[in-house]
Amino acid sequence: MMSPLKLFKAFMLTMLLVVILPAGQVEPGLAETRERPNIVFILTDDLDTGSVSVMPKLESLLIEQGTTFNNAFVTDPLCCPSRATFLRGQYSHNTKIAGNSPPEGGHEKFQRLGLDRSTVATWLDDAGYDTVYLGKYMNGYDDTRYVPPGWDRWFGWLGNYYGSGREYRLNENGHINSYDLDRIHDTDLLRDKAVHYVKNQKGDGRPFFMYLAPNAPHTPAYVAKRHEGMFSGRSLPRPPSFNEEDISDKPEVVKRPELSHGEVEELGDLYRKRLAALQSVDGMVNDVVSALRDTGQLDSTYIVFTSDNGFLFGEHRRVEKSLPYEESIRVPFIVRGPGVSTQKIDHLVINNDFAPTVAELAGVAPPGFVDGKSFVPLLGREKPRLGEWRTGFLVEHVTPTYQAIRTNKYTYVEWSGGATELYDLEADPYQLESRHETATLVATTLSARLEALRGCEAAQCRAAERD
Ligand SMILES: [Ca+2]
Ligand SMILES: [Ca+2]
Repeated sequence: MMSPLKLFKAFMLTMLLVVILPAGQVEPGLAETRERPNIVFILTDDLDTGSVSVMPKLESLLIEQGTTFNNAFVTDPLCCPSRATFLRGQYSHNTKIAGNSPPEGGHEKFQRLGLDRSTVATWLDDAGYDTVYLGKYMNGYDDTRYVPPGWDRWFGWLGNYYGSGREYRLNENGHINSYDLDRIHDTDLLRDKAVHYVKNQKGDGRPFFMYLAPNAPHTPAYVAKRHEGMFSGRSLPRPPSFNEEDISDKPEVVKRPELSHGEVEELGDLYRKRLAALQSVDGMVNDVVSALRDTGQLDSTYIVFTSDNGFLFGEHRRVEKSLPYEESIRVPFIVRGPGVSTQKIDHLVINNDFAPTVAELAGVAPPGFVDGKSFVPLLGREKPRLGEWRTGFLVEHVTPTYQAIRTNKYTYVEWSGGATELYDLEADPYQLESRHETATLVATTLSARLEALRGCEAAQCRAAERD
């Protein structure tokens, strides 16, 4: 149903067309064009699904007002490959961005291969959107005045987190500006710029697409002064897979000694810092939503919140991402906006789906190279059943090298060198006991499905993702 405001806008537009255009010249698509929504995309860095519980504004303003995907994943769980996928809707074997730095990946390769000439930004820009980038871009984006195509307003973080002291730099529409962390926390700076845009530019009369990518809660998880010491009493979660006791089922490449007492202490400190760093992100969510509401734009704006990958906090003795385990590939994924139901659903969505979804919301046809599929059909009350949607997808990585298939029930991994893993996620959600040696029939079936996904392109991928 149309909101009263929308009805009013549609009515006024019709009246205007009747007045200014002679009969027969009213373009049928025009009213639709006028109503194109704004899209705000918030992409955090390394945020695991568990830590979302310390973000009350995310809970009240997005989760309680929109759709939460319980089963959202990234298909190559590392910053740069994942970000390339968000921008282009392709698996990393098709973007060829398989790592954070050359030769596997990085900003320079993304630019050199011409990948930045067709992204969700250029598609929307070509369709008349005002496009705004704020925050972290491809790894290796440093010391450059380069502004990637498709972005009308560009505020790109330069360099690798806080490698050199307390100063950080942004490429702001081709000019390099420095900031002092002690004067302004980087998430707060991005928040201020986002709020300023929402309140003042508002797309300059056009719908806007904002890509808002804070560094938080990535290591070193810099905490704003006002949040220092928060969560000091919080202990590190210890699921059954924490410091996994028996790793005889795991391949050699994954095995490592148990985390020492000191390593666990250190990990706890990092965990608490990350929770505190997330408070700035929560504040940013609050202030951006408030700015949209105060300016009458909230009802015509979609907001998508997610992360580029998850994080292993000692599960299977590992502290990192990149591995094909649940904590690494699973990400928070929340959408609010016009027509979006308040619901938590189990359908499998992946970062490949983001770009084609945004294209559909903006009324743009995505290019033929896209592997993902729009999840717009899942946002309303009427939706395909679980079995009618994607039932599996590819997870791939280069260092270390593996390909895996994650289905509604299983994870099956093939490692370079020949090792395999198979987890029944219903019986063993913590992935404690790989059944590759006992459930050989299941492994054979999944191996065949994985084969179809391994080098897939576009419609082939979407077909292979179904049973
Ligand atoms: Ca990341
Ligand atoms: Ca085990």
